[in-house]
Amino acid sequence: MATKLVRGACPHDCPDTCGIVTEVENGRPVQFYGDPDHPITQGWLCAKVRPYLDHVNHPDRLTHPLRRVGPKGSGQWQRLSWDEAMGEIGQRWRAIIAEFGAEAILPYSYSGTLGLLQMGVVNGRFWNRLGASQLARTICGAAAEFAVEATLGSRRSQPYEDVQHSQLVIIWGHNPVSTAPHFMPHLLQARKNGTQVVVIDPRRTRTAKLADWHLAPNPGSDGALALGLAQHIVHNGWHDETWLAQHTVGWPELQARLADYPLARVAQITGLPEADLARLAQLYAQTSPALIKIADGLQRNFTGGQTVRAICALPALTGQYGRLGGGLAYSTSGYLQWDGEAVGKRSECPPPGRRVNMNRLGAALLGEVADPPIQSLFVYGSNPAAIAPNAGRVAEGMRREDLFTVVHELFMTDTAVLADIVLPATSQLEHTDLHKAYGHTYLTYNHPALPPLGECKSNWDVMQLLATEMGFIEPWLHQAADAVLDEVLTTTAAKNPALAGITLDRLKQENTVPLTIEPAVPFADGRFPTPSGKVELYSQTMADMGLEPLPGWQPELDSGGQDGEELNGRFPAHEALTLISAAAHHFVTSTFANQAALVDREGEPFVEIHPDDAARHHIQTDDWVRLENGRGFCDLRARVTDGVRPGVVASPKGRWGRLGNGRTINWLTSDALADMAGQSTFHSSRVWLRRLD
Ligand SMILES: Nc1nc2c(c(=O)[nH]1)N[C@H]1C(S)=C(S)[C@@H](COP(=O)(O)OP(=O)(O)OC[C@H]3O[C@@H](n4cnc5c(=O)[nH]c(N)nc54)[C@H](O)[C@@H]3O)O[C@H]1N2
Ligand SMILES: Nc1nc2c(c(=O)[nH]1)N[C@H]1C(S)=C(S)[C@@H](COP(=O)(O)OP(=O)(O)OC[C@H]3O[C@@H](n4cnc5c(=O)[nH]c(N)nc54)[C@H](O)[C@@H]3O)O[C@H]1N2
Ligand code: SF4
Ligand SMILES: [Mo]
Repeated sequence: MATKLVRGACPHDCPDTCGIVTEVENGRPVQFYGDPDHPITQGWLCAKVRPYLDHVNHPDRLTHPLRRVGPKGSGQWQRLSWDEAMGEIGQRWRAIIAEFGAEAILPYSYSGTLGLLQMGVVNGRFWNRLGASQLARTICGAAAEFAVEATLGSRRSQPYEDVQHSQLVIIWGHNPVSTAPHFMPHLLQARKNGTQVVVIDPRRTRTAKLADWHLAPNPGSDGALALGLAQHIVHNGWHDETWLAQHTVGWPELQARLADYPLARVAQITGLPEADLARLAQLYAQTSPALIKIADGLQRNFTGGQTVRAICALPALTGQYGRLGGGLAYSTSGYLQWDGEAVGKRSECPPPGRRVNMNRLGAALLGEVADPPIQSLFVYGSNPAAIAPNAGRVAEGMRREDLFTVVHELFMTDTAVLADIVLPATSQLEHTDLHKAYGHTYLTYNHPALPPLGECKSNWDVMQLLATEMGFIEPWLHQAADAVLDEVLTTTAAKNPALAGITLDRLKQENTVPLTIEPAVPFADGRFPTPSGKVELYSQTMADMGLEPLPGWQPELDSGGQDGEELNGRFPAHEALTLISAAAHHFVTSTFANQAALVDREGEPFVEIHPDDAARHHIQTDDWVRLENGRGFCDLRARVTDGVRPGVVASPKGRWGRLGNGRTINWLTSDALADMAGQSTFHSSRVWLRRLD
């Protein structure tokens, strides 16, 4: 019997964007594996996506539209046809638009898929045409993106394999064993050849366990740490004056500020011994090439933007930018930005709607966003009830009787269960897309391997149905998938030499195609695409925006309360702990957290507690404990471990409340915004701990 091999791209929020292969026999998938011809994937997939066929064939997949019949959240549904569903959505929306205007409709989406079509184009065209509210997509890495662009001009990063040229790698607030797995073989090979690996993380992560040296600072103290290292480097004359003079602006101003960060003070802020700080500064300054690798977990706190600015200053101080094996590794996203007009057709649409910050969803639904109030929510590619901060407020907002909520999903998530209408979505094996990556520079085309399950439709299919329902006849709302991809690709290629020689036909044939990257080592030509053409240690752009123009550091501010409200005596300040809810090894945020085998491997929802904090509250491993603050509470199994530093508790993100005791860690997390770009502040959350009897 003929076996068909269908190639595609892993769509999940992960820098590796793997090539995937599905073997299909008689229309049924029989094998699934990493593409052996994909240069990054090299034939292997992570623990999360290896059992992908269980995800695609999951018995709980939604297969047809549903309408709520009981009270919100009761889980009582009635089957609908797509025609009926669209008719009902159209009717409700037309009434809302007549009374409140189209801005009363808020689309909410994030990283269920990262595809150009099913995410990028879908986030733009239809909603722009409708004039809906715009979503400020700030939940993940907005501050770091802004800070890196303000300092260096663009997000550029060396190929994973170039780490073999590094003598020192500092992995700072990043856990690639779980979150960028295909970087690891290169790192481990380099380490075998003598590269020193340092990890800076308040937790002893899987990555920290593989390092030569692990430092565990207080959460949110990294900006001070970076400035302290800089101060010590300059104090000892280990910095590169010539490089600074040639390639930076604002060095004198920054140098003056470093006086505020003597090691003694930084030791106090970070909770790290002064001797360790001195040793790290010397190691970094005197080892070359030295690479600092960061991701987004590091900056999900109040001072996250400034933290990244301070870290970006270090490779400038030592002249490491532009060196093979040196510099900063953050993201490759800056090499290719799809043409915005081709993606979103902004110029052919009504004036843009107001922006609503996705981190403030609960508050927005409960009245923070008024004039007009949000009357309808359309969710796709995201699970806000489980993944957005301050989940109690999100749930309260989503339960508003007068809110009309549509959720387009593969599964009955915590969010879908609160909807008025649920629409079934295709999986990556059932639709077309094109993917760029943020950890490497290959493009991968995703051929559909299977027909849509049941009555499932892709995001783009749904946008076309909505356009028809709303009477929008623009051809760019009704193109075939490949026609959209071709248009965006061709328009972008006309401006960006990275796409030289890359056509849709070639992508469909070869599947994975490298971008043309010049120079291969980021900034090796000494040109930084900032306004000054240099590394902007002082940023006039930021000053003009009313932001602090020099890298700095601010102490944490979370009161642990509702909307920053002061707490009563229930939560004494001296007993506050900082909660870190980072990536789970076996899920991608909440994706896969309903897959039995992966849930088994992750174990029961748990919280890691340092022995000193556990002893104070008479807590032992396996006890049930309650984490609480002014926003809410969450009950978890205790794991007593010195893998977190004292004063820190850690519980991974991504659980589904409805598959457990109703609540997730996000009932505790802060929905305040960070110092830059409206960034989320999950890791700034203060919580209180007690044992449950
Ligand atoms: N397995 C898996 N992979 C994933 C994801 C997932 O959920 N699971 N999520 C994907 C997504 S959406 C993203 S954005 C990326 C994120 O990729 P990463 O940033 O690597 O992942 P995180 O676990 O969010 O954060 C990294 C580390 O930051 C640490 N951290 C938190 N606060 C601080 C701090 O103040 N200082 C320091 N030094 N460290 C701190 C945490 O302890 C954590 O170990 O991963 C992607 N890949
Ligand atoms: N406590 C805490 N919370 C966090 C974080 C943290 O560090 N701590 N990290 C935050 C970060 S970095 C991120 S990026 C966000 C991620 O949050 P989300 O972007 O909401 O990511 P997921 O939880 O993976 O949910 C994606 C949903 O999209 C659905 N989906 C997948 N493909 C498709 C499709 O093609 N069409 C449709 N319609 N649906 C699809 C999936 O079934 C899944 O339910 O979470 C944030 N939440
Ligand atoms: S989640 Fe990341 S490592 Fe896993 S298959 Fe997808 S792209 Fe590859
Ligand atoms: Mo993210």
